[in-house]
Amino acid sequence: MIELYTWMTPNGQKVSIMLEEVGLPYRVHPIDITRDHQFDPAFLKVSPNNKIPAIVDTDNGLHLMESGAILLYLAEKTGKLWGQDFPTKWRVVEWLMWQMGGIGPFLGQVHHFVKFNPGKSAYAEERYAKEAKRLWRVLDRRLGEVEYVAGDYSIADIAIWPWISRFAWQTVDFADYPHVKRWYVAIAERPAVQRGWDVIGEGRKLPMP
Ligand SMILES: N[C@@H](CCC(=O)N[C@@H](CS)C(=O)NCC(=O)O)C(=O)O
Repeated sequence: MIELYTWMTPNGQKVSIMLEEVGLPYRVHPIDITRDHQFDPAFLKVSPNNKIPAIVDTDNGLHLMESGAILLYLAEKTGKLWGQDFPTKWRVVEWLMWQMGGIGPFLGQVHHFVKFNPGKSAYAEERYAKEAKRLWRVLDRRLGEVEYVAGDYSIADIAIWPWISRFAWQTVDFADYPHVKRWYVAIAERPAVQRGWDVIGEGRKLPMP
């Protein structure tokens, strides 16, 4: 059993989507980050960085924070969605790290400055919106060459997709990124993605282009 500590955010959704894809039994523990529940001492024991997502694997007692590490762990545990041969595995890691170092932090800043705090810093708004478009262009170019970012559907796609699902906040237009649109819709249609999207039960509709 995987105990999943999460909230309705892209980093949280990565893990619930992965759990649905691989079919491991899991139990959801909502951590309401809008009410600072991420700072509860009990939660700190599983997530020393005060952030969701985090898991505890009751098979071995291991607790893990950081969505990228959790995706790798679940992929290795199940032998699924991380490619089977050595070079493919590293292609998956490459795009997973691209998400962790680029898509996550920079689109996160777009949400922060452009969507929720417009007018506070013209510099930050311009810088992060420009970087968002650059990252979308990188993704579009890649998806013009391959069906999924690392070839076959993998944890790299699962890491990137929930961030792209917040496209409405990112000052981008799917019409400019046709390959991202094709990929986004294909993943959105996966039943596991639809189940993993809202395990908190907020009832939000999965956004479609
Ligand atoms: N690098 C971390 C980032 C985790 C993260 O930023 N989580 C956010 C929600 S998406 C959070 O818990 N925010 C609460 C806070 O910053 O206090 C990961 O990928 O797991």
